[in-house]
Amino acid sequence: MISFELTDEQKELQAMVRKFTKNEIIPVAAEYDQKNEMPWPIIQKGFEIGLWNFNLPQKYNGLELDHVTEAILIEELAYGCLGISGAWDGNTLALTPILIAGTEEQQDRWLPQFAEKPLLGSFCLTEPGAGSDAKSMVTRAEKVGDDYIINGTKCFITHGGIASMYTVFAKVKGSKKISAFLVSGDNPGVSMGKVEDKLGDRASHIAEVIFEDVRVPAKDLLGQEGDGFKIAMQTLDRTRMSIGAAAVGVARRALEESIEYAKVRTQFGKPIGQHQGIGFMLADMATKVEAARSLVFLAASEIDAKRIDPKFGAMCKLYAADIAMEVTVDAVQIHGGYGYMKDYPVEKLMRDAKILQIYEGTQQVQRMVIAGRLLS
Ligand code: COS
Repeated sequence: MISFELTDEQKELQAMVRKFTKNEIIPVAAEYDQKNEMPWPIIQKGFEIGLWNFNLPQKYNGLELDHVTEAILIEELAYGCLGISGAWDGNTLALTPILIAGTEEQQDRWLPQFAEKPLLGSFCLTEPGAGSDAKSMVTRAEKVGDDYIINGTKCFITHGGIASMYTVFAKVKGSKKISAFLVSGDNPGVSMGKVEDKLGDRASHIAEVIFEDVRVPAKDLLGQEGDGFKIAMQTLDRTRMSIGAAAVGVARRALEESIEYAKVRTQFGKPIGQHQGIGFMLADMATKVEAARSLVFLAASEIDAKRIDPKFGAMCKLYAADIAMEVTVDAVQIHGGYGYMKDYPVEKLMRDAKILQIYEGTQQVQRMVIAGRLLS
């Protein structure tokens, strides 16, 4: 049974993040958007107040948040800026495979560094020729003595080239199956390729990562050879929920901006919100935001209850990303000509929303996952 009543601790954390978003993110969001730049000072500030490492276990001095609390906080960060909140999500995505499949020895070796400094992790699955069809990747790992040598290029990678730890998916030579490896950012064979110039989500650092004769000790193989695809899918089963939460944050911001505007903008002798055409739009937008958040909480609570059904993460990502797109488009419409200009934040929200329908699996992939579960 899902309870929508937040605990005292969740309310406290939500208030803290709301304040952080208001003071640290909202004032600079447009600037990072314009510069297409990684928000290092904000991550540093988040780290200093203990707001970093959402899923790092407490034994490594992380927050070890449950998924419902994670959803609440990601909504708040994304309310301020989707791209900036992506730094938190990018780390969660990179650390999840090691939490799922890493041995205690691997976790002890790789995870403590994240609590010492505001370091970044990076999840490297996608390749130029392997997006939705992740299994068709061509990055190779060759076993040489006690090491693997990895060669290949990953693209559209969050924190690509600037991370301290990469979770890299590659096929071991001679096998069609995918394996997962932990690779240090200091490894001399790891380099940054093209840094992407994006439509929206511009405060997140997205780049190509090139792996050239990257030597990885066999002890940094996650699970067994061939486990990589399952590890990647199990990771996404847990993290797509968070994309849903970010989508709710973007949509809620667009809704609130629209309500404020509709109260003060006067046309035909009255505030535009008093015209039924606009009032009904606001009503629909608000309903969608509430429905999406409910689905996010459902998916998050199921994961917390250890009932991990891939369809719930897929459903909440699918629905929340679609309504974020719809609500932000409506927000621009309500703002009229002003909404199209950069003086108001809604055009950025609309540009940001589009990526929610694409990353961590397109909307079409979410439907494949849901239909697969319904018919299995
Ligand atoms: N958990 C555990 N195992 C899973 C799984 C899951 N959620 N989903 C699939 N598997 C297993 C299957 O059971 C199957 O195992 P066997 O080989 O032992 O039978 C194997 O993985 C292959 O499954 P399937 O044939 O369904 O895989 P497909 O290639 O058809 O791919 C989709 C399925 C499309 C769902 C998958 O490729 C996908 O999610 N693609 C999008 C990737 C993505 O989100 N990229 C974004 C990058 S991260 S920003």
